[in-house]
Amino acid sequence: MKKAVITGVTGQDGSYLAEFLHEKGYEVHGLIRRHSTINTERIEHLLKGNGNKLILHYADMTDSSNLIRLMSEIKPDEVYNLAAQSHVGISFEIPEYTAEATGVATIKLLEAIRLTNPKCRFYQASTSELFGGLPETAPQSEKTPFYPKSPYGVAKLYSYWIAVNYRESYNMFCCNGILFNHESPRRGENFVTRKITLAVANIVAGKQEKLSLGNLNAKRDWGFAGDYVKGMWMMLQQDKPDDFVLATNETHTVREFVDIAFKKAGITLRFEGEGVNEKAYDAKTGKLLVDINPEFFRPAEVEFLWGNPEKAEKTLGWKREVSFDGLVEMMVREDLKKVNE
Ligand code: NAP
Ligand code: F7E
Repeated sequence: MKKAVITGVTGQDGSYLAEFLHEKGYEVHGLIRRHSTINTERIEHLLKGNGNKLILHYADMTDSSNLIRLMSEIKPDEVYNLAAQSHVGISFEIPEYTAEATGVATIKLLEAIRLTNPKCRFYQASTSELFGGLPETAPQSEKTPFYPKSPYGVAKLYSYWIAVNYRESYNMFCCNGILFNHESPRRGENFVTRKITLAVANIVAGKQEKLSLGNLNAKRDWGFAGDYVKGMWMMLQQDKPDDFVLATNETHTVREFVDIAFKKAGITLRFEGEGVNEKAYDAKTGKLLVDINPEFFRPAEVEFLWGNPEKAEKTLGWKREVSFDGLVEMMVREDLKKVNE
């Protein structure tokens, strides 16, 4: 039985990956940090029932001695490094901590593996935020130059290159998955897609008046997280380590996401105005449903992400299965259920 360690197992991707690896027959170990309240909601179903589907260990990614002990005790075949302070907007508020948890932590984990178990395969959760989203670079691929635009992106740049460096210096099996945005009903509530679908559900249920957002013009290549965790695993099953983009090869504005999400709940929006004065009304009733709050603008913005997944499709045989429309529908449907529970 293969053993895998997932850092960030309580997160969106960690929970889908734990399910996926469990189904593949792995012994799955998840690292969690201590909280004053329980935050295992996304993996609760893997902790219940017969047999240890998921074995949890306390670890903070900033604590290298703990990582060394765990790598030496577990001796995993594969490590998936998904832990990070992953919110781009918030990384401007806590840049130094983001550098520690999203950047420097990766060298702590890689050193722990190198010292105790160097044959272990290593997946690094790299990101389309490395590209900076300049329109002239789209669609972005593994060959597109990096230009991170946030403390998060800069921290991830360090992690990307240190994974490449350990591959080249020590012949370790390190892969970077350069993943474009991927979403799900388990997405954190302060990322834009989930913020929108939860607001739609709350508005329909009469529990929220309106939705306030930042930049509606930003373009993202949004896929379904369940499709992307499969790609992470595929990267570690190759003969040689390499770096791969996972994306849908489609791009949509935040405004389009809002429009479709409301449509899925039976509401047609009428957009009016521009910039901070843009608003969207219920076309039938005239009620204000969406406005702009500059609080959600970022000091620097990644305007245009559109990924080219050709290398992953050809080399790994990876293909996304859920369409953009299917993703929005799934998220709205699950949030409508959730707010009515
Ligand atoms: P997420 O939902 O924010 O999950 C992040 C995970 O990291 C959580 O389990 C969190 O634990 C853990 N974590 C944060 N700081 C930690 C620390 N100091 N020590 C230990 N654990 C820590 O993120 P996600 O969307 O699943 O993304 C997974 C990874 O892929 C992240 O590295 C993210 O940056 C990267 N990525 C995501 C996307 C995307 O679109 N989702 C795209 C490209 C790359 P708590 O639950 O305790 O907070
Ligand atoms: O923003 C705009 C915002 O926070 C998407 C992370 O998983 O994907 C994610 O980063 C866009 C941005 O995701 C609001 O300005 C407008 O242009 O959902 P987001 P992100 O910044 O793209 C990458 C690939 C990662 O690696 C990250 O870990 O939406 N936007 N209004 C807003 N964004 C938020 N959060 N909230 C708003 O009200």
